[in-house]
Amino acid sequence: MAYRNLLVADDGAVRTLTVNRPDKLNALNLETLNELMLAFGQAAHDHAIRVVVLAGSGDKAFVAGADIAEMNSYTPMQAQSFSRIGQALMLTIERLGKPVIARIQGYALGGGMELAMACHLRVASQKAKFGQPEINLGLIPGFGGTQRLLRLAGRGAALELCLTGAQIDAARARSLNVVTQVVAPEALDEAVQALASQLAAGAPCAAAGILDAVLSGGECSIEQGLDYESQAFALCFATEDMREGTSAFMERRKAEFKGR
Ligand code: CO8
Repeated sequence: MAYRNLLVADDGAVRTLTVNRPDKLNALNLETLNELMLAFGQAAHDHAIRVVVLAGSGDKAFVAGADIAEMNSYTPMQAQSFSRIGQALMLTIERLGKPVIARIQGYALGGGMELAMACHLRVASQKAKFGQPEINLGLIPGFGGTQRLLRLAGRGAALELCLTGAQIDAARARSLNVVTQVVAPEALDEAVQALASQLAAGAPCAAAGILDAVLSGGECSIEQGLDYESQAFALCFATEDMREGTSAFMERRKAEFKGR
């Protein structure tokens, strides 16, 4: 399928989706949100794809936020619909059932930081900049930023970043758990590729179970979370991959997971 604002590239079991509006620093307009939703839906249902990498075109930005020019003329009803579409996309990414890695080389601001936080792992260049500057526009984060930043970085940091609109560098983002890995700019592609390959070699059912147990567990009591874990654990025993992984250990060989 051809997209106007997205590039799609497959390398084995790794699919890279690149937001491709570099002249607008990859700002998220409605069309881009809709295309991302379609592309993530396709990746979710494609059995051959085990990992998705989300990136932005050009050197300057991952995504510099929601498209301010488009939002400028929105009515409250349009704004609510835009916010809901963005929130649904972020939930789709978070609940994809496959690991999603954000590759962040530059600005990840506003909706861009929210998009990155919906991914499961975030690899950033030392040059990356993060922030929730919506307050400077008379807005608040509307794609789940208040909630995901709170969960990742805690209440103090969420309030500080959202209330001041300040930009932070990759090192501070790492210290707040907003990114999982910071590397030199020239090492970014290699680091993302290495991580994606490592994840793609894992057992898909186990990865899905981990994502479900961790993400669901963060939103419920310990008892309910342990139930999720137990059910996901039991489900692994219905897979060939679990037999393969345990047999490979006993036979002192590398496991080959088939995704069944
Ligand atoms: N939206 C639209 N266009 C943008 C955006 C954006 N978020 N960011 C950059 N651009 C455009 C610029 O307008 C410019 O276009 P043009 O060349 O046609 O004038 C081009 O990208 C290059 O940008 P700059 O010339 O500004 O580049 P600089 O290097 O000087 O500055 C910055 C880079 C600092 C990143 C600057 O562009 C900037 O501050 N951008 C806006 C950042 C921002 O405020 N982001 C938050 C947006 S609000 C948001 O994300 C809310 C999400 C939830 C929405 C909920 C819905 C209701």
